[in-house]
Amino acid sequence: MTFTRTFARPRLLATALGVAVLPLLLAGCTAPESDVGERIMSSTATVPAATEPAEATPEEPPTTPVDGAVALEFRDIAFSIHSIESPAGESLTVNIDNVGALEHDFTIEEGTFSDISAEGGTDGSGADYPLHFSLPTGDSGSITFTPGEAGDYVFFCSVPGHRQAGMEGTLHVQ
Ligand SMILES: [Cu+2]
Repeated sequence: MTFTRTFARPRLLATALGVAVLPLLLAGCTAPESDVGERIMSSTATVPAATEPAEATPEEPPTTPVDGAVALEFRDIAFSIHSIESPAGESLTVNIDNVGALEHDFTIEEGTFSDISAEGGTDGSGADYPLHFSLPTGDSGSITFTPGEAGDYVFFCSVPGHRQAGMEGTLHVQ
């Protein structure tokens, strides 16, 4: 077991640093080997960090409405914001730009919402979901509604796979 480990490291080093190091390695194993170990460890340690997907941070501060409106961007495949905070019983407008290459939507599957109106896009509220507004790629539009009761409402994109890919957020109604 010990032989396999010490054998593999010099071969890796020789490949990485070139043949010039090889005689040095064969002459005295102890000092260069620890150097190899460090190099291998530091190079492998950076790999997982670089390939990790950029997820939404749970600490994202909530977006609060300015003049009753918040701005949201549809991307492929993500929302620009994941937390909206708005008072119960007050009208909220979500202004949406779809900057992605796909159609996306803003959907809430539970809750009571009144005075729903939309500009641009397609308002499908009330059919399968109490709130549903879809926007083709490159379009801008808005949906306006009044949340009836305080609570946390998940908003998401209902296009298959998009919610699972991270198109999800929470509307905190207070
Ligand atoms: Cu989507």
